[in-house]
Amino acid sequence: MSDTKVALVMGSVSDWDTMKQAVSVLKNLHVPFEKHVISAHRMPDQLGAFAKSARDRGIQIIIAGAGGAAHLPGMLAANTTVPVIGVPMQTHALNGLDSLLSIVQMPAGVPVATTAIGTAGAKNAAYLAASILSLSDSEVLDQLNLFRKTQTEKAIESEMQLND
Ligand code: RP5
Repeated sequence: MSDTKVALVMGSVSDWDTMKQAVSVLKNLHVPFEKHVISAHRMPDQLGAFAKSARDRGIQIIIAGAGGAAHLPGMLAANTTVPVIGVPMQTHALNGLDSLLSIVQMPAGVPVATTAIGTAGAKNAAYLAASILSLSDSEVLDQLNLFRKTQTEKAIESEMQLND
């Protein structure tokens, strides 16, 4: 089993511009991850095999970004009990409301923790994954605390500059 506990999955390479924001956060927090493009409707067999093997491969959290009908996070969750965090892509047709409602409205029994639409959601999926890992990983907790401290200092600094 490897050290990689987070798997990042996107429904299409066209989701990468958004999902790379999650990658950037995971890298900053020194959280090892693997990344995949798995289309729920174009690669259903690969989706099933990936999700069914995730727990045995040591994956503890799956971050899944998808847009439009956005069935990827729900179908991953249907095939594993590893927690799934869904990231709704900002679409052209409906500005991401379609993705959000599709991901967030899972019927009871197969949950998908859903973030905001677009880049904020991608970043927060990574921060949430790190928070969950930090329950049992003190190195991730240290990185998360450092990030929060720096974020607070920057906010205070910006407030001081406003009043200069
Ligand atoms: C979804 O359909 C993907 O997650 C993507 O957001 C959207 C469009 O995919 P492409 O047609 O660009 O591959 O499955």
